[in-house]
Amino acid sequence: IQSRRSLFCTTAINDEEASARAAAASAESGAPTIFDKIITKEIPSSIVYEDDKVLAFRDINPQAPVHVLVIPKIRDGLTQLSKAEARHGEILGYLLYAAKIVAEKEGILDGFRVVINNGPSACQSVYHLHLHVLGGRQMTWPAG
Ligand code: TR5
Repeated sequence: IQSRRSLFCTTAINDEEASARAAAASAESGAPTIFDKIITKEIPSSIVYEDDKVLAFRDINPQAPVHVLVIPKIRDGLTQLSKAEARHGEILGYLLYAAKIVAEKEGILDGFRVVINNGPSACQSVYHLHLHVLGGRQMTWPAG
């Protein structure tokens, strides 16, 4: 799966194989990710929206004029969507609401896309659940 990932996935990190290994290890161990440091502001980010439950910040490697990541501040085992359990229902719903707030703030309410990449075959590279909010250009379908 990792070699398939390195053929088809791109990341902001130069060493694709190291990135895939690190992501897989992180998923396996539940280790903190770069997003934890973004939440605590140890690592700076361009914040678009923040409240007590979520943080939305610009993707470092944007795939559209607007490309914002929306993440829960508390991970609670939610490394990826496939780990979701009933107790996560409230935060999962709130993440979608926060995506709408982001789209509104960015002026793209007329057309935007919300994406969750789950697992290596979907090119997930950071194992802290996140929504991609993409817009500001004509999106094409189907997504790759
Ligand atoms: O591939 P998935 O769906 O897991 O999405 C992870 C996203 O995180 C990618 O679109 C990356 O470009 C993005 N990313 C990775 C880092 C990063 C970031 N966005 C903002 N700031 C970042 N920092 C400081 N460091 C990263 N490694």
